[in-house]
Amino acid sequence: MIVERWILARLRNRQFFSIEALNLAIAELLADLNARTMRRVGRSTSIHRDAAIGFSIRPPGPSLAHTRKGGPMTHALVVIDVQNDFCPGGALGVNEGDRIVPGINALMADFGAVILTQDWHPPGHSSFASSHGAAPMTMTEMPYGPQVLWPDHCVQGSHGAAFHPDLDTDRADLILRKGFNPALDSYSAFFENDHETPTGLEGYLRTRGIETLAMVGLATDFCVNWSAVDAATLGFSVTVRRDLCRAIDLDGSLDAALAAMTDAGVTLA
Ligand code: VGL
Ligand code: ZN
Repeated sequence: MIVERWILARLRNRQFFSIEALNLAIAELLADLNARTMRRVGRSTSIHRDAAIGFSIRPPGPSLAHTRKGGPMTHALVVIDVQNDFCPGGALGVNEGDRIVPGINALMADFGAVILTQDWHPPGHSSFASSHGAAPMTMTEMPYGPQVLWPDHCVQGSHGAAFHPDLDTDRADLILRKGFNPALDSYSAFFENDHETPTGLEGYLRTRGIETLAMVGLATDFCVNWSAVDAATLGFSVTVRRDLCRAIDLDGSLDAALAAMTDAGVTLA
């Protein structure tokens, strides 16, 4: 059984000169295991020693998973780039981008974890048309593939990079910034646009025991799409709430994004 193996693995290279010393070591290991389980799943399990049948796991005590305002701690709401520059009047304003804010704030109450992402580019970023002497919304080739050239947006520390003022940022456990590498764009919350360089979000979610994600935000066809596809490919269970997203829709990019998300196993709700 797993608990026995875990204990035995930790006793293997130790010497005990009395049964009492061995019993004490086992008791300490069990206390450690219970504490780890508590930290990992947010609920108290009480694994106790039963000499006759080895180790058994008692039914868990009252779950702490729901004591926080919100749903289970295994479920996270991921709010993508709800920033001034992606809202009407912003540098890369998405039609009705601001309309989703009240619904997103309300939805936070249903989740055990809330994560916000923030597009966060240094001045002169390689995804800016101005850095290439090109017109915004044209394409270029980057070493990692084709890249849309955008108007300057979400420059680190600027008003445009700030979250929409009505977004409830106090509820966030984590604010993940992306796109800070001057040579590389990062639509996805998981990998930069080379599809290789991780942002660290996967490790964060896994070490917290989070398995199920709902995604909302801006823009449906770029950062939400790439984040949702990566998350599903990494094995998370992903739902995109379309009513709480808005799209840029550049040359059919919205239809392509919806197809890509469906293909990757993302649930569109
Ligand atoms: C985004 C274009 C450029 C997005 C970010 O958040 O969808 N789009 N940077
Ligand atoms: Zn950007």
